[in-house]
Amino acid sequence: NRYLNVAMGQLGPIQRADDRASVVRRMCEMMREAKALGAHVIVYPELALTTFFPRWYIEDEHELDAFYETEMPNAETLPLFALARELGVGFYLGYAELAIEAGRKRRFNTAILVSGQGRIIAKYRKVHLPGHAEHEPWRRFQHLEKRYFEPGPGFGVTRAFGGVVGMALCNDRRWAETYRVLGLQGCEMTFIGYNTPVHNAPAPAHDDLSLFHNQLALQAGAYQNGMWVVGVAKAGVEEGVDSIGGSCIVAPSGEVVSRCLTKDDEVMVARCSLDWCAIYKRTTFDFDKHRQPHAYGLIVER
Ligand code: CDT
Repeated sequence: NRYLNVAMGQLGPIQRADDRASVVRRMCEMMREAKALGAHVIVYPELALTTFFPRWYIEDEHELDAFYETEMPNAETLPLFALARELGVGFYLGYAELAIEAGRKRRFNTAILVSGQGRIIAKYRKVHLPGHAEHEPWRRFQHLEKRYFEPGPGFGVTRAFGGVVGMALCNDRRWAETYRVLGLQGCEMTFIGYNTPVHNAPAPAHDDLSLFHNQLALQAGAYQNGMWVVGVAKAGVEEGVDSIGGSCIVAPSGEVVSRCLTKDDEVMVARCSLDWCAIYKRTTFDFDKHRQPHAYGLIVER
């Protein structure tokens, strides 16, 4: 069996006044704990270095830019890369990326995969950006991802940690297409960081279901594609806004094998056999044998 020991590095809240150095210290402490528990890789949340700033309508460009990273690694995140190399532990990290491409400022909600040698081996830019693009003062708080980011180009997989690994971010986990596009590339394990406020302004009746919907989506995606799915939250009350925890590791059977219990910094580890994927990929979800793409055209036409 190809066993991969995976740690969830769930983060508790990050307030606006918390600087990156203090957040990286928390993450380093969790990486050490993960190593002590036998982990080969640790998964951190989406936008893990700062507070979840899309909750605010920010008009001043310099103020907004301060939430983005212009290079990776940089002075503040270097300790995480150095520790990864020292411990031989890889990591997945979500952050806001500000890139200058073709002379133009571009903003992405990004995740990277870093090897146990401390090298970036893959980068993913979030595809499904939820929320809205204009200021909507009627909301208790904003969700301006459509204003602050542009969608990334798509989902890829990377050979890493002895298997085939995919990445997605937060809202991506609610879309069947995310997992299927990864599954079609042979993905055996998908890492997904998230920030999910309990309160959903356009549909407040769903607030009580927010943890359920999180787990439902992760479990369905894992089972229907015969892959492991690792969902990791930034949880708790940030700047007055409560976000769900419920980080969990889901097996290709769709079963939850490990789940965080708090809404704080918390490390949980599971021993995951990547070979458990094959029985699903070769039977019920043998795509070559059973999928009927001729019937799926609408999915990409609309
Ligand atoms: N970060 C992120 O994508 N959060 C969304 C919140 C709900 S939509 C406003 C999510 O899908 O969890």
